[in-house]
Amino acid sequence: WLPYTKIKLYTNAFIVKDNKVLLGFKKRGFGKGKYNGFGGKVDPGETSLQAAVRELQEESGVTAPLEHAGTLFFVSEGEDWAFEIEIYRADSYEGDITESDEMRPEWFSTVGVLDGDSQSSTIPFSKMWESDIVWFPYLISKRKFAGRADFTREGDEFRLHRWWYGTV
Ligand code: 6OG
Repeated sequence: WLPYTKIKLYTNAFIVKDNKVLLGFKKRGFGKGKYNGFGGKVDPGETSLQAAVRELQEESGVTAPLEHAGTLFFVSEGEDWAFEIEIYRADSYEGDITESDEMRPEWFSTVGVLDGDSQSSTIPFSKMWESDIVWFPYLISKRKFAGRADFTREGDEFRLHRWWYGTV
């Protein structure tokens, strides 16, 4: 494990509406083949909220009144950088949901997540980042959260090694 010397700041945004959450199937780049919220790198001079609104628009076609939902911190074996990901959510949006080069948007029912039964829900946790199942109940129930997860590497695959999550 290397000590990290750089922190890369990213955003991730979720629309949660009518007991459904909008996820995107990532078609290319980092996290390809996984479902995730819409987001990307925070550009110089931008706040994380501005980046979250911009990335959501670019990748899903919609504009939403995003609110901060939580902060995640990841480190990975073999990397000298860490990820800080600011998570945002909104329960409304404007515009038409459209597929982009990067993301194919899809709604999933949140039923089950709030009853502590995330495994049985239809949210595709097995095709998401491994730690998402831990904080998703907080996202859906609007409890602010923060957490850290450590990943090991097996070739191109990241494996969840240990994690700590809490609500504020
Ligand atoms: P681009 O490189 O495509 O942005 N991301 C993660 N999201 C979750 N839920 N868990 C992780 O665990 C993640 N690592 C990265 C941040 C990459 C997108 O992927 C997210 C960005 O939204 C390790 O611009």
